[in-house]
Amino acid sequence: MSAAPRHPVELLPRATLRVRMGAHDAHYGGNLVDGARMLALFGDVATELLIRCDGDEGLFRAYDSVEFLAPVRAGDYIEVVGEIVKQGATSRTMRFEARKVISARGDLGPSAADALAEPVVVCRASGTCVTPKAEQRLAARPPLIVTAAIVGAETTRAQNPHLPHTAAELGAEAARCLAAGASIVHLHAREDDGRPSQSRELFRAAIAEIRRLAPGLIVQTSTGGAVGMSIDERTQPLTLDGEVRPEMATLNVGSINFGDDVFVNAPRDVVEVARRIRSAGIMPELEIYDLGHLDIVRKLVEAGEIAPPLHLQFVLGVRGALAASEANLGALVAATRDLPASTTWAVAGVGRHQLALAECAARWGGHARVGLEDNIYLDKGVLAEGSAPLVARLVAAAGAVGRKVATPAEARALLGLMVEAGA
Ligand code: KMH
Ligand code: ZN
Repeated sequence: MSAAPRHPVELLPRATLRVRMGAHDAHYGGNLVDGARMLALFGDVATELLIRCDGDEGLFRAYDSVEFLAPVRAGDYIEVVGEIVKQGATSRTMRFEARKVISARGDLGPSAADALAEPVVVCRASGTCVTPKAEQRLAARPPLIVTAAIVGAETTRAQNPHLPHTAAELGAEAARCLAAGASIVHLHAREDDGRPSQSRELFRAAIAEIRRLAPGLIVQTSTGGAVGMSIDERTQPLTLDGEVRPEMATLNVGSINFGDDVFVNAPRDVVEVARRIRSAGIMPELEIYDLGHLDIVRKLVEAGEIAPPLHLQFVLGVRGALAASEANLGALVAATRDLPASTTWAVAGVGRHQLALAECAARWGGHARVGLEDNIYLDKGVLAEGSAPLVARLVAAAGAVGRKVATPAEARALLGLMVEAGA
């Protein structure tokens, strides 16, 4: 059954319940609550997850693991969280955790209780539910758009010798990433000696090679460049036209500390870059490094400087901005609630959390960026031999949680980018 696309927040496959255990729940001596009560709560969370996912209560088929880890007593408050970790055509694999957040203190008095600074995990489980195809009433999760950030401005060959520099190397690496499952290449340029550059001519040569070797791949040029570059320098790739016109370009919406430097995006410059992107007929990708940047996005929309459909890139893990954690990503996605329903989001984890956050995006219905710009390792201590192995790793992780990856044509449709540049 086809249905309208859902708001990004509605795709978050998580649910939470908080319940006070009453005297009627205490089944054993010492006011102890039966473990089956936790399973009943997991059943309710599973049902909410199925309703959010499918618009139907579905059925619980089986638990594959249940662990009781601490006692629960009458008067305790239990918080139950559940998440869909894998989605097949009809099966939804879930994991659950029950935590005590308030503990009755019968030892101190009949009505004494403590709010616990650190919740105590009392039960964990995982299991599988099923929603028959005929009962699924909501749109399925969209295919995952994989962006390959193949070069960046900061990574050096001393850190990873597989970093591409020249147009030929950038084209070849983009082609490897397309073959591995990427649909967008996020592009910076380098002088032959590796120095970062936003030179129009270097971008022209690189995009020409990418269009030749990786036809169809969406080219997204950076307007961030490297720290310290002027706005005129940074926006040179926006002036490319014809066969080498980029379809997308980044718009960095706010300033942040950037390692030991400051990445300056003054309000008037953000508006100026947005205008240059718009007048070139290019779609901006909004680079979000902190929660407050979403407020800037709202103001830019209100001012008519950017217009839906919006595509957000949550860049997490820059030293000086929001850290690369699942909790921070969840907070950012939740904060998109008042943005238009057509909004899409992706995450670019900087450093060792890159693949973990990308896998999180795969589970949560978002999109993801991987590549040597943000992370040089495939595994701990193992350098990635270019960005393509990172793309391949993400594609495999997405498949394992039941998410296909988007072709460039599918990515264009999802982003609202209907016309292929240079086509
Ligand atoms: N190199 C960073 C200072 C972008 O491409 O728009 C900025 C950056 C963001 O990479
Ligand atoms: Zn970049």
